[in-house]
Amino acid sequence: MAMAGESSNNNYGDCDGKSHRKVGLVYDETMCKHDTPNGEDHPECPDRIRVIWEKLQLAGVSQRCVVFGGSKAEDKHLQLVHTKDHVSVVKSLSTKKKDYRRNRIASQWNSIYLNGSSSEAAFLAAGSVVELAEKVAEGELDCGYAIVRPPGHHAEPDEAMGFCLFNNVAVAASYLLDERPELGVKKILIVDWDVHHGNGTQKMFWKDPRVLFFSVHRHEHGGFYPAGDDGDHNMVGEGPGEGFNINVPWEQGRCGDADYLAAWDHILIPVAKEFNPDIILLSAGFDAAIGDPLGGCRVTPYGYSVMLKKLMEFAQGKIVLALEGGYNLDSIAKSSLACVQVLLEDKPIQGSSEAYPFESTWRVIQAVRKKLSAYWPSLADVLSSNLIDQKTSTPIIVFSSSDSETEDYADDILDQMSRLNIENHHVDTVSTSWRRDLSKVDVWYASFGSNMWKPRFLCYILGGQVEGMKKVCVGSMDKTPPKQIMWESFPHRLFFGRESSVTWGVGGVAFINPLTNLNDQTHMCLYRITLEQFNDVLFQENGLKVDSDSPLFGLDTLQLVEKKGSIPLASGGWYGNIVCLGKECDIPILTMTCTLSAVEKFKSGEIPLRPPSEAYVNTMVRGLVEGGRLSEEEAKAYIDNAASKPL
Ligand code: X5A
Ligand code: ZN
Repeated sequence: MAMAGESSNNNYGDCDGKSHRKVGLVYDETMCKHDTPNGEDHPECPDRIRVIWEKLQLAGVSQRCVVFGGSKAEDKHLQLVHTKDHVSVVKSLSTKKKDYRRNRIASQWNSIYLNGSSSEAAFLAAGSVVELAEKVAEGELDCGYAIVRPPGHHAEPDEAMGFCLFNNVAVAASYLLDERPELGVKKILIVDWDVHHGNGTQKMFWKDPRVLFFSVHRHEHGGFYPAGDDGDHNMVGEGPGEGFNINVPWEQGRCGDADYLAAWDHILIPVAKEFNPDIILLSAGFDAAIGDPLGGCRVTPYGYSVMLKKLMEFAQGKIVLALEGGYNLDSIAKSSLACVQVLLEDKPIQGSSEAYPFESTWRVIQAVRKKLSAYWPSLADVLSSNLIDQKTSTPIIVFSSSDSETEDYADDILDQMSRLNIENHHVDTVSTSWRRDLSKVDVWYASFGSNMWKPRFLCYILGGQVEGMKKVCVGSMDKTPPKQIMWESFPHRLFFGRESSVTWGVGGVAFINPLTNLNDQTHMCLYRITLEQFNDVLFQENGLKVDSDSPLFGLDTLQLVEKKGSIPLASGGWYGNIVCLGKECDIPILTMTCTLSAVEKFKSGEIPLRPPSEAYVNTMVRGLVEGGRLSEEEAKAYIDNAASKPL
C-alpha cells in the first residue's frame, strides 16, 4: 500500500500540472426546493448546496469535472436499507396538499421539517449518490462528489431523523453490494467525518462485515446530538459484523486538524490498510469545520484535504463524497473546494496546522485502539509516550452551550482563519533586480532535517515558529507557499552534529555528506519554490538577513552546481554548501549542507557529532509521518540509526 508521498513521482498529477483524473460532480437545483414549510430560518437551508456549487464554479474547478444532474432513487434500492413503510411515507409527502399533514408527520420524527418538495429532494439525494457510486465502481469516473440535500446519515431503517430523510450513503453502499455484484465491489469502507455520529449508517450495517463503518464525531459521553450510547467506541458491531464498526467519539468540542489527523494516522489509516476496501464512500458533512454554528469544532479546509488525500491512497482512489451536514456557508464552500481540488489532484495541498491534539483526543484514540485491536492487529501497539506527550491541554470554557459555543471564542476562530488563509499573498517589495530575476526560476529545495515537517519549513516562507523552536523566523520576502511537494530518497549519509543551535538549543542538527554513498539512503521532502525563496531560506539557515543586496546563490551558480554537483558558498555558515541532487520535471533538486572539509572535521572530532534534541527529533518524525513517508516507529529508528552510526 502506497501512502501519500511514497511514490518517487509527485503526488499531485503530472509535472505539467494537468489532471488526468475523471471527477464526477452531482448538483441539481431541484434539491434546493426542500425547505421549511413557512420560510422559517433553519441551518439546513437550500443555500448550503448553492454556495458550494457557486464556489466550485467561481474557482473554475466544476468545469474540469464531469457534471450530472440528480437522478431519483428507485423504491427497491431505498428498500435495501429502509422499510417499505418508510419509503412510502416519504413518497406520500409530495401528494399531501396541506402543510399541516406534513407537519404532523414531521413532528413524529426527531429534528425534521417538511414541505411539498421534500420528498422529491430526498429521492434525488439518494439517487444521485447511487448514480455517482455506480459510475465510480464501473470505472467510468475515478471519483466524485455528490452535493446533495437533505443529508442522510441520521436516517434509520424506519425513520427520518436529524434533517435526514433517506440514508443516501447507505443506500448507495447496499446498491453496489446487493444489486451490482458484477462490478466486483465486495468490501466498502464508509468514512463519516460529519461532526455528528452516523447512527443510521451504523444501524444499517451493524451485522454486515462487507461494510466497515468508521465515524468520528463529537460525543461528549453521549451528550451531543444524536445523544445516547450509539456513538460510543464500544459499539463495534455484532455477529459477522463484529469489529466492522468503529466510532471515534470526541469528549469535547473544539477538535481540529491535529485531532482528526491523529485519528486518521492512528486508527483509520492502519485499519483501512488491513481492510483493503474496493471503494470508499465518504459521508462528507462539513459541520466539524471551523466556524460551524452547530459543530463547535475547528477543522480547516487544509485539514479536510489532508484527510481526503490520505483516503485516496486506497481502493485505487475510488472514492465518492456525499454531502451530509455543515451549516456555515462560507466554511462548507471552502472545505468543499479544498476537497474537489484534492480529487482533481491538480495542485499540492497548501496550508498548515500547528496545534497538537487535545489530551482527551489521545485518551479517546487509545481507548478505540484498545477496543478494536481484537479485530485489527495494526491497532495493537501501545502509542509511545513521546507521541502522546504532544498535546494541548483542554482550555477552560467559561460558558458554553453546544450550539452557541463558537461565540465565546469567535476571536480565536477569526485569528486562526486569518493565519490559515491558504490564498497566496505575494509581498511586493522595492526589491532589487536579483529578486525579480530569481523569482522566475523554480527549484526543488530538498530538506532532510526539521524542514521535512511542512509547518516548520513554512516558517522560512511565512515567518513564525512551531513548537520546539526557540527562535522566530522572519520568513521570505515572497510568501507564496511551495507550488508542489514530493518525497524522494537520495544516496547520501545523514548525520547529526554540532553542540547546539540557536533554534533548537542543546543537541545536534541534521547534515548530509555532500558525497554520494550508495549504501546510504536519506529521506528528503522536496519543496518546489522559486530560486528567490531558496535564497531567503539559505539566508535564514545561515543566520543572515534576508534583505541582502545580492543573492547567495544566483543563476550563474545554479548552472555551475548542476555541472559540478556541489558548490561551497562564500557565506561560511553551517549550511553554506549547495548540493545538486539531480532533476525532477526538469527542475534542479538542491539541498544545503556542510562543506566537505567540515565533514572531515566531524570525522576527526574537531566539530562534534551530537544526537539531536527531542524537539528536533519530534519535528523530523512529524515530517516523515505526516508526509506519509514512514510510520512513527520507522521514523524514530531511522533517526536513531543516523545519529548513532559512526561517520
Ligand atoms: C446531518 C446533520 C444534524 C442534526 C442536528 C439536530 N444533522 N440538532 O448534521
Ligand atoms: Zn452533522
